[in-house]
Amino acid sequence: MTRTILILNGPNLNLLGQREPAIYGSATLADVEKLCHDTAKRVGLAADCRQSNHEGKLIDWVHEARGTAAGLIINAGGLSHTSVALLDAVIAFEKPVVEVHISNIFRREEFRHHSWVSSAAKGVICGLGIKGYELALEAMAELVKQ
Ligand code: CA2
Repeated sequence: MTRTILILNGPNLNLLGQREPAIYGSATLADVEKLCHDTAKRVGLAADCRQSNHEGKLIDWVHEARGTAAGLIINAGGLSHTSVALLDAVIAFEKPVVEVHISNIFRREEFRHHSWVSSAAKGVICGLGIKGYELALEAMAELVKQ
């Protein structure tokens, strides 16, 4: 059985560490991906980290993961708040899903308070910075055992 977890980051998360450090911190996407690879190894998983600014590409990767991944960790960025199409792909995944947001979306503008992805997730982690990805992988190690 596969131990690979697909870790998806959505639009604009490639800019992490380059702008808005007060909201998103100073770590870059490369730092996030290193944290994910290191944490996955520690908890007996493998991380497949991908980022795209394109909704359809993210949806295609979720479809592909139906046959290749044991779980999904997703920070869909702004698409979290708008994309029913991405939600439908995540529902069709049918394996454990953990949603991550670096910032606390509930302390920000009201339009960020609702995420479509959340309704298909086993759990949601937000506001803990990039540590959220580490916590999501630790939770995923338990979820994939069930
Ligand atoms: O807090 C999060 O992780 C978000 O998913 C980040 C999204 C935002 O639309 C969500 O409401 C919450 C945006 C990511 C944009 O990342 C940037 C990083 C640096 C500079 C500019 C954008």
